[in-house]
Amino acid sequence: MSIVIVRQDDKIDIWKQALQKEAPDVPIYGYLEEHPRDAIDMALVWKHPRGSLKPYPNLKCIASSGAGVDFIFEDDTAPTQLPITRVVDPYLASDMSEHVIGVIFAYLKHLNQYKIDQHNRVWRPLAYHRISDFKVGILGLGALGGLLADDLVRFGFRVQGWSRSKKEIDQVESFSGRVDLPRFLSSTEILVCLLPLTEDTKEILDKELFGQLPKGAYVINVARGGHLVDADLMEMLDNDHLSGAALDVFHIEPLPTEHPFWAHPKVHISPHYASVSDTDSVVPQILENHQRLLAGRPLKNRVSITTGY
Ligand code: NDP
Ligand code: OXD
Repeated sequence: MSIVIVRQDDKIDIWKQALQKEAPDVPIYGYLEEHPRDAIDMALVWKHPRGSLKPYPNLKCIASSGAGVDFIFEDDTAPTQLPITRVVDPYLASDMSEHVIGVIFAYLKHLNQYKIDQHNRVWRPLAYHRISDFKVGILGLGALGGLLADDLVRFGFRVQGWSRSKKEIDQVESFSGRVDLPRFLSSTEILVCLLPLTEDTKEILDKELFGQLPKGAYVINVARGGHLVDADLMEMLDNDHLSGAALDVFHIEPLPTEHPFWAHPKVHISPHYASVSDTDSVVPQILENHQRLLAGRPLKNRVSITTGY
């Protein structure tokens, strides 16, 4: 009854120590160390190498250590018929909300432009915007988008959101399904993408969608690179339909140095760090699910195989 941690970054030891501290009796292994493969019943994964989940004959659950699970479905060798869980955590949601709100304020007050002007020793006051000037539209009103909507309302923004099912969030207009999308887009001046990456949402941020936003709209993608058609964004920035974009996620990460986004004056880049699972906060839900697995009880935060999120 053991857990294996499978990820390619340098965080295996951090997760291992956090799990061991809370559950000293549960054997925990990093996937590169010697370990009894038939004793593993849970794999705690983040962007695991393709094929690395195959050699576990008694695996019973794949637990993503983040909110997204797209990378699990992308591995066609992963046993996706098993229960898959994801992280739903208050810090993951509030960190994301703080990031997006920071990006919005930087846009309203031209802070990124002033940094460039400072570098060039240029003194150039620009007319700034106010909270009341823009309506923010959020694609995805789930664990992260829902909190962001609440927080933006508390700041005084006008907010609307788009999801698969209708939502009841105080002072947030809710749109749902493809039929509602044009109406949602036509009144969105700052667009935030917080959708999961699935077959339905892949490349949703394309020329056609951008064309339905009002001229001068600003785009923030903090979900996944796969939501965005990069060339379409470049075209809509270059023809001035969009005023700018803040991107935290990319098709290839790290973003290759030759990618045109790096040098584009209207693109602001952060390195997929809008919000990161806090091990101390997340470990209890992983261990609770491990206990539930052993007891044959329903798992928390289970991903639907039908919808892919
Ligand atoms: P949730 O599953 O809680 O929410 C997803 C939302 O998207 C739901 O409101 C859902 O609608 C909606 N949705 C899904 N598919 C569609 C569709 N086809 N049409 C319309 N709406 C749809 O996810 P989270 O909020 O927890 O996370 C969202 C994503 O954020 C993650 O999948 C991940 O990719 C990304 N992320 C990025 C991070 C970063 O650092 N950049 C950090 C953490 C997450 P409904 O409510 O009706 O089901
Ligand atoms: C996540 C992420 O999905 O960090 O949690 O992107």
